[in-house]
Amino acid sequence: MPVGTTLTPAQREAFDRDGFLVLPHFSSDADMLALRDAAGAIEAAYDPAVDGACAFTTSDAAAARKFSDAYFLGSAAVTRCFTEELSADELAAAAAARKAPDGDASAPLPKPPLNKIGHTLHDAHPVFAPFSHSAAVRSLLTDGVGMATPVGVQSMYIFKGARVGGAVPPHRDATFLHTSPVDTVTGLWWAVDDAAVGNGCLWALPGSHRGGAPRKMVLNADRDGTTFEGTDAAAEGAGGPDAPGWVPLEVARGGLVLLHGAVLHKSGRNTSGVPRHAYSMHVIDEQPGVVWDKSNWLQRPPELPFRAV
Ligand SMILES: O=C(O)CCC(=O)C(=O)O
Repeated sequence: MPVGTTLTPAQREAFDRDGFLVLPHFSSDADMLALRDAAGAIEAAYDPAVDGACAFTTSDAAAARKFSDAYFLGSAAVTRCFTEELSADELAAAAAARKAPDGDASAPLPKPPLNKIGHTLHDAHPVFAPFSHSAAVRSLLTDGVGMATPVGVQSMYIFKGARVGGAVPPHRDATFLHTSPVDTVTGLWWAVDDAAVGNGCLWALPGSHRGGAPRKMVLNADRDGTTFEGTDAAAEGAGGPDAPGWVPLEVARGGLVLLHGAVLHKSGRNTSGVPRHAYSMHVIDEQPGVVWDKSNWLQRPPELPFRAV
């Protein structure tokens, strides 16, 4: 990994102006392949029947909602796997593509494809944690972006598998992860695989960070599920396939995309035959007087505090 990485004045200006910045070759192929292997091992060990799953079908929609809320909220403190939301036909096609053994009725059913692993890899995993807390990342966030004390709050390994990877609608990360009195969240997104339009790369809307994030996802009154406060007309209207202004952030393996917390970004479905794995981490800036909102969905137990990068 490069050590002591910072931004040139032109890169800092572009980040402040656009709300995102692509840093090609920020990390080595070897580091990306190590992350890929580590995620593959988690995927291989994952058993939805034992470990639980977020996307599952039941006739009782309310019970399903309660189960998936608890599974999701629990991933603030325990790394969990989340499956793609697919129709029965899509699941059957995905199972066929995953080469179910022919004719062996006793063979285990193929697992549903994973959408992501979240949200504690950056703190808890022997490969992801040192990568996430490296000198290169720290220096980029302090010397480059100008953060006082960057602190990791969540991480995700995102699969966006060939043919099954779902779309991510336009959103601002500060809707989901917020601090007060000012939002300080910044996203770091690594291309573990080459990411291009065809396999569902990120897209961003330049300058869309300037008005902040008017809509917030918050815990409900019982703190056992989430709801939204406020509206974000720009986000809701921004997603059409022909919406003007969006730029694709195509980047080769090892490239890093920096995302201001309020910038609108999205990604398309992966309809190609090529996977598009990515690793993303979100950090906040622990400046004096800035607090992690108690209304955030992501609440760590006292024995697992956030760590400075
Ligand atoms: O990887 C993707 O397709 C979307 C990731 C994203 O939106 C994020 O990390 O905030």
